[in-house]
Amino acid sequence: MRIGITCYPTYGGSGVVATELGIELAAMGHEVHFISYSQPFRLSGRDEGIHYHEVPVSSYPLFEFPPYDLALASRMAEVAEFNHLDLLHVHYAIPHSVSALLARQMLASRGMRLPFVTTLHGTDITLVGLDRSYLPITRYAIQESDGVTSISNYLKEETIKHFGITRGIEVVTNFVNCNVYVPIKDETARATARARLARPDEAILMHLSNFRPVKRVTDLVKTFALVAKEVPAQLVLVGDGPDRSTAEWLAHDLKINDRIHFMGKQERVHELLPLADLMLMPSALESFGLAALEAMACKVPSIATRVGGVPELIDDGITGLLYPVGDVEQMAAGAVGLLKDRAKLEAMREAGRKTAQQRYCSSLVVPHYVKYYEEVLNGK
Ligand code: GMT
Repeated sequence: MRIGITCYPTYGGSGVVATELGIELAAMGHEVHFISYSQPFRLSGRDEGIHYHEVPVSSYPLFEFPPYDLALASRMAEVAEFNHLDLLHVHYAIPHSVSALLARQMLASRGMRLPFVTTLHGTDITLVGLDRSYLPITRYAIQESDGVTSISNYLKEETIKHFGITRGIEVVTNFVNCNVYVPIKDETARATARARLARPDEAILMHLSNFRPVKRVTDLVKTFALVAKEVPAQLVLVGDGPDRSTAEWLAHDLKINDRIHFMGKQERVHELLPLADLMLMPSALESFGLAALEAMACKVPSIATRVGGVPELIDDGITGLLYPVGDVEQMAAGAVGLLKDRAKLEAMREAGRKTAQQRYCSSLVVPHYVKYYEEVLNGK
């Protein structure tokens, strides 16, 4: 198949999923064309069978807001025509599904077919999509898509409830490449790599996100401060975003900044995750929680919040621990309890990797997308 993929190319779960999907599809022999305003960050150096088409957005003194969605629709139609695309797959409904709808109509007016699949990721439904200025057009584009997928049952139900969507929505979960996201088997190699972050007697807690308010990074730092009172530990923060300096100030005020590593944006997170003992994900909402899945595949259990699609991914007490949003005391107590009970931690590490392998490996989930594409192409 020749597949066009549009996503947000910068840091964020939807862009990661779209990029990894493109890489996996190309590895299966499909031709993949990314269409976006810049190259998705996880693409570099892994581009066999993958093409990237930039969307130029011209400005003009009259435009207070240059219309990216129109430029994207034009480019989608051009790329589809010149490369004979079979279908488009857009990640994150706003504005990508609207642009795809326009591109489909532009080509249809000239006798060409370009079906498109919209994948809903989370805030496109639960936050931005609910904004009255976007809701009607987002609802229209979802309803008019040739196929719609959602990354969890929770998000599917939210979409039906808040948008009154009557068409079918296929749940295709997020996935992880179980051969890339792996624990480090060699204990000496793991200890050597961990030594760059912590002393041998210290635990490593990790967090991976785009530091948006929904990630509640202040809860993260407060939780770690409580943990660090009980056990020797370091906190490694991977990613960057608007709340990073808030986290830095809080760490400074709590006098724990010498035990926190702000790593910033990292491309090779699969090399960092297996160094951790625990992942912290205290988010106000996660429709899936991709960072927790990537950690699970590396045998790192999460201390997380019981929100959105997280309970579908994490079996509380078996593959991680779930708590109410904002309950930093309980989250810290849960983390300390696990770090002091090595047998329980080890059982959770094993259970997490097993769950990732049995349910979420790209080798299982990506064929689900391919089957769905075929159904859409066959007009089912
Ligand atoms: O807000 C974010 O976390 C980014 C957002 C995105 O679309 O880039 O993430 C959403 O999609 C991820 C990949 O499907 C999910 O793992 C996240 O749970 C989801 N975030 C939220 O629902 C808040």
